[in-house]
Amino acid sequence: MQTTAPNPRRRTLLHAAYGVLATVVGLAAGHLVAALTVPAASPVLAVGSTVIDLTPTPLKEWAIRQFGSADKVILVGSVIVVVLLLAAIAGVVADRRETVGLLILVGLAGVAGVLAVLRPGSGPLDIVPALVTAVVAATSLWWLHRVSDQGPDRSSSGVDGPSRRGVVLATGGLAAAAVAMGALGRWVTSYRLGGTDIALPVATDPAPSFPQGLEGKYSGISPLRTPNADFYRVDTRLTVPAVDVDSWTLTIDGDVEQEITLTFDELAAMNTVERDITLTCVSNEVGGPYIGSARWLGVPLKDVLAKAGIDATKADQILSTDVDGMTISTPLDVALDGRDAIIAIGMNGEALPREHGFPARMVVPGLYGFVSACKWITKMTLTTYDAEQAYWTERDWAIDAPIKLSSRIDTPKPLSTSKTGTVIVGGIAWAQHVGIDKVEVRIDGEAWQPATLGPQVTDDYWRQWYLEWDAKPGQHFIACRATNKDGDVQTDVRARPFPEGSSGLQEISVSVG
Ligand SMILES: Nc1nc2c(c(=O)[nH]1)N[C@H]1C(S)=C(S)[C@@H](COP(=O)(O)O)O[C@H]1N2
Ligand SMILES: [Mo]
Repeated sequence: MQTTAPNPRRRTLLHAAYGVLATVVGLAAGHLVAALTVPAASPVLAVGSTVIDLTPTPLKEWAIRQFGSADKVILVGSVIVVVLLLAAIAGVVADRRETVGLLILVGLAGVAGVLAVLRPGSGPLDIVPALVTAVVAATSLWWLHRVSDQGPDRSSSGVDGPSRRGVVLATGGLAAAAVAMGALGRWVTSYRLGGTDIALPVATDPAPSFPQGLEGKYSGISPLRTPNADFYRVDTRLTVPAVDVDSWTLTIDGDVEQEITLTFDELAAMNTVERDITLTCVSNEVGGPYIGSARWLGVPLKDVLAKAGIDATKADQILSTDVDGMTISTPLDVALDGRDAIIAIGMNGEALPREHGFPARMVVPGLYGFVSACKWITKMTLTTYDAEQAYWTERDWAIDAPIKLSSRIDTPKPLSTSKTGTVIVGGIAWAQHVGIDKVEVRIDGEAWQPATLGPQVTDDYWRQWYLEWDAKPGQHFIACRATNKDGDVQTDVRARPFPEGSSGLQEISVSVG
């Protein structure tokens, strides 16, 4: 086998691989430079985030249904596949016309650079990582050509000739450089992120002692309080923002008497309350996992807004902005109707985990997270829905989105097999800000039977429930439904999450015997 006269197909593949390798090295270099400067300006993240933002709502809904929390990884994975395909084409083109191939690589990086600069909250320097990617990718490909270039004069070099060894060394070296830069980028990111172990104030208005949940007695029921590590996470971010608490500030502007900016210490020095509140995502399907309950420590939203003095005759929405410029709207009248809306800085006795909004986020009981729970919050603008639209408003989701009364069966699991005899059917029910009055269970379409409720925490918190079921052998269907303290019964009318939350009853099938 001769390296000098490879068959055309092999040669095409080889050059496609050069294109891919050069691009991967370039992306790794750009990612590393971004990790050292502005992480979100990484070409990979800039393209990925733009794709997430541009994905039409139905496709995003489909992805969330199909892949759950892995939806972003799948979407971005597809982008990477497309980019590497283009890189392979650039490599093949470069074999014939080197300049054109190199220009394709530079063009690809250029697209990433433009997207990085167009991201909300970005600066002109955000183009630097993409420039680095362009230079490194093009240089790598150019260098691979020089190393592998086997002109007629070297036609006798053969399998073990210097040029072949050169190619192996060069490709191996570039691949190793890519891996090393990738690893270094990760290390830099985690180093820069640092810890979140900041001192939290003691609540001036603490929550009462927390009751014992049912989970100790009946395994399979969601714990009454969700541990931070198990708390569902939903956001548009590919990577968790690295917020430095010492330079972080919260600004209140718009229709206010006087614009104010608070440091973290100033915020934490205000009166703090501790509240048990259940958070729910509008994307949660009936019976789905995007719900969690925690004890939040924070400052009442009304106190924070009062510092600026709001003009409620003008404004009808609070437009919250996160550290990257992403926006979430909240109806002002709902936030100020007396419910425990807070700017939270603590979650279950710790600082907010980075995934959940460190150092501060909004929590409004009774509203879905996408119209209330802004994480990494840095600004609240008092404005009107006419004047400004938030991220999801632009994507046609509802603007006033109270959490719908619902319930979920945690145990037994759908399609599981239980032993004949007493089986515990159990789960959770929620009607934030109204409270749960009753949960009922229906077996095989027969009469609804009342379940026993777990301890009441607050009306803003979910309620555990269970029923001892005398299970007979065979296939069975189990459904549940909740009734709130206003007497409303959970509807069996099905609705999908878009645009204001799912509804309907969960019914599972299990076998016994
Ligand atoms: N900055 C920011 N805040 C955000 C989001 C986001 O994408 N970006 N997602 C919201 C949505 S849709 C929900 S359901 C909650 C989820 O909060 P969690 O991830 O802490 O559970 O955060 C909300 N806050
Ligand atoms: Mo959500």
